[in-house]
Amino acid sequence: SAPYNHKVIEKKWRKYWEENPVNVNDGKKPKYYCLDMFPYPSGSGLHVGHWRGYVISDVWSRYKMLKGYYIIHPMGWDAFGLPAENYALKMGVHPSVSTAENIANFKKQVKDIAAIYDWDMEINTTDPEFYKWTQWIFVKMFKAGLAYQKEMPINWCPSCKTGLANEEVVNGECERCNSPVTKKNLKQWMLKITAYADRLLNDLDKLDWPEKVKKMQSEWIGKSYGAEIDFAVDGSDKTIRVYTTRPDTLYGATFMVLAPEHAMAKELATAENKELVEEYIYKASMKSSVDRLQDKEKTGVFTGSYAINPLNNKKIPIWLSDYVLADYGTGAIMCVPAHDERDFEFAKKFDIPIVQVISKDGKEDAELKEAYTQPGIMINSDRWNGMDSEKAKKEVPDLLEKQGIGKKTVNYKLRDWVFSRQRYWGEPIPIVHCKDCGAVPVPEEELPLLLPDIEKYEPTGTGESPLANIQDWVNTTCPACGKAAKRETNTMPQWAGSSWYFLRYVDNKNDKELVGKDKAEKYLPVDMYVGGVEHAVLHLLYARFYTKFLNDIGVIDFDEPFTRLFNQGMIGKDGAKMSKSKGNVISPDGLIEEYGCDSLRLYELFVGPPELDSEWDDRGIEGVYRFINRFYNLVVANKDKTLEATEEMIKIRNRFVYDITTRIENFNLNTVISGFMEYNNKMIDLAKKAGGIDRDTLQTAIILLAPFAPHVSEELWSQLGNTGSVFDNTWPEYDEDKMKDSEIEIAVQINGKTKGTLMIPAEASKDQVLSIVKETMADKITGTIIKEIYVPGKIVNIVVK
Ligand code: ANZ
Ligand code: ZN
Repeated sequence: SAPYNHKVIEKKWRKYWEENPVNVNDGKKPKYYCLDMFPYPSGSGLHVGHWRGYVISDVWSRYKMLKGYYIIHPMGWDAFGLPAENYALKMGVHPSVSTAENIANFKKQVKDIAAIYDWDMEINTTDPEFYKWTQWIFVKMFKAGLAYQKEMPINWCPSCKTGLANEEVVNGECERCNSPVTKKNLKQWMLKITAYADRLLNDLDKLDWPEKVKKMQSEWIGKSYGAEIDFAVDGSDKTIRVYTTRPDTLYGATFMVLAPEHAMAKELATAENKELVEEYIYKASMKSSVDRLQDKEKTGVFTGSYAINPLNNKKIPIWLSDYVLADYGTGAIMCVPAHDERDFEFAKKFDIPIVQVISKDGKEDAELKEAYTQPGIMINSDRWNGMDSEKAKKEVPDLLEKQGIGKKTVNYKLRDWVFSRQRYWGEPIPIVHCKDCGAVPVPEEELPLLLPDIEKYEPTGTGESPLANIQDWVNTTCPACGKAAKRETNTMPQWAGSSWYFLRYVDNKNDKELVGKDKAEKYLPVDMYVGGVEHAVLHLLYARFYTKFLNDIGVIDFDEPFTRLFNQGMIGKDGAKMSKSKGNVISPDGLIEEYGCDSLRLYELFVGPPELDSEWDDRGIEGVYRFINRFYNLVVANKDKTLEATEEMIKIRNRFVYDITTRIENFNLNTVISGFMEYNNKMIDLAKKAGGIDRDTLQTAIILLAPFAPHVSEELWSQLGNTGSVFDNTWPEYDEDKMKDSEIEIAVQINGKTKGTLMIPAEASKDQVLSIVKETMADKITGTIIKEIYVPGKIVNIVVK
């Protein structure tokens, strides 16, 4: 019969599945929601790196389907935001046009994966029927006091000409274009994610997520305990509040540093120091955050003023330096050079005294060569002397609070989320600014507030979005009082839609509710979420925040969106991440043409452990292609034989099921593929010995392969004379008793030297084994036996004299 022809087979089964969907919701099966992080449809299309996550999630979905679940496996498009707008600008077209083209192209490419996506559930974040609800959530947050305006210095990308969230600044650079990020004072919409800090932290315990990701989130939230302490300014009635996590070192505070942006920075400058101070403040404002953080050498300026250490009333100089951040803690710190590395460096450079207050053994060091950051015994600290520093750390905040010097605090690194962008391609923020009523939300029944269709959408760079120039859109009336008012012109960040999209798939046509209660209850939350680890903080944290909020206002009845998370590693080529700019992108199209979808699916898994980064090698796909051919030929050659299964066949079949099942369950998907190759070889050997392979074993092998290589599995299933789909089956079971060998090989030693091997019955007892050995090896055992050692299943050692 005909050899394996992927083109014919794949075309045939695609058509079959279109007419006979395999993933059916009969209302009785339990649901399993397996979600991909939806793609951002860029202009360059899908490459084999994108495929990896989609293949993993599809294999998992199909496996669960065979295990008896109805699978929710949707796909959609995350299409608002900077990259799409930058691409459109570059191509000289409107973003709505390029976005639609990119989506069409992506969809075509995604379909090539042959995943069981339910396209009836498709969503697109730029579709007004979708972003109506993105805006609705904003209005609800506004009404709940969680969306508010604030004038503040925000991260500003001079190249993208827009403000950025902290999460979008990576090592001081714009996540999108890698330009150094600067600061700009702008009135911003903020989302109060900090109100959820404790829940976002504590609920990590509930999640079946990689520990690494949970750790990144908890560090990002960054909860710490400390104290705020007020220092009086010498010769004035003013005080400066500092935030410290080490109030136990208060006796060692020999100077104070304020961020250059601190509200009191200028007024603290004495006449003599005024000029230098102002120059320093100006220079700091011009520096990008990269430079501020990466500066090797500490810089600073003395204000000329002094503060009073509230414990010992000593005068300490007040400096300004940009190593203190304006928007963390209070923007001012007490500096303890003996025990903090940055303070140590600063004190050395500017010749400020260093007072040690903790030492290893209670004795002061002759000279500190570096900051001593370990625990120890308190010294130079008056009545705290001799105390264990760890104990002091715990008790001092209370002591200070009792003395009225400070107040215990909990601090978080997490900031509120800067939610406005000064760009065109995003959801308009549904707010109207009225002179009398202030910020008024657009009435919920008027949503969506459509993004106006305009020709000139280039960023202005003035801090205003291009929407500000469209007079007939901007000028409106106040929904509260009816007087003339102006629309908010900022748009939402790209993350807005992706923070809740997973809820919408299951009820994407509902124009009354974000998601209907019945559907939410039946199909949500997500059971398995598959995507790249680069979203560990941003997207996953925002999505958790939105879910908790929607839970609080009664839209959904759960408060964590993704029960289980799997992060696939990236695919690289020639040691570098695959990217268009590096010119090392491999498109799946040519590989599908030459080897077929099934082979590409297998190779995406075979390339390496799914959670690790792996190197792509085009030659590797030939190996899996050969395997498919060999398996195909084996099944076809044996399809008409009526053979009784031998004991050996039954054993191999059960082991096969066991190995593949346990490897899938452990997500060792690359070893699943090597397992197929290994068992295929075993079956080929067996066929030679026994004149063929029994039908049960062949059918079992085909079902096992089906989630991985669905087309060829369907084809072989039907070649065996079956009707319907291979996915009508249930996942095969294994019987551990039948996996055991009937005979095993053991080594025989005399006086520790190996003399040969013997086959013995697998179930034989020690006595039985020894008697078999003594009988067969009688001629070799000369002398008196003084000891007999049996290592079960492995070795017999006879010691003679
Ligand atoms: C005195 C001290 C002594 C400190 C010592 C540390 C060690 P985390 O854990 O990150 O919250 N700090 C406070 N606000 C700051 C700001 N706006 N910019 C830069 N540094 C700031 O760290 C809190 C510690 O970082 C605080 O405790 C403060 O220095 C510094 F041996 O106060 B510490
Ligand atoms: Zn009004």
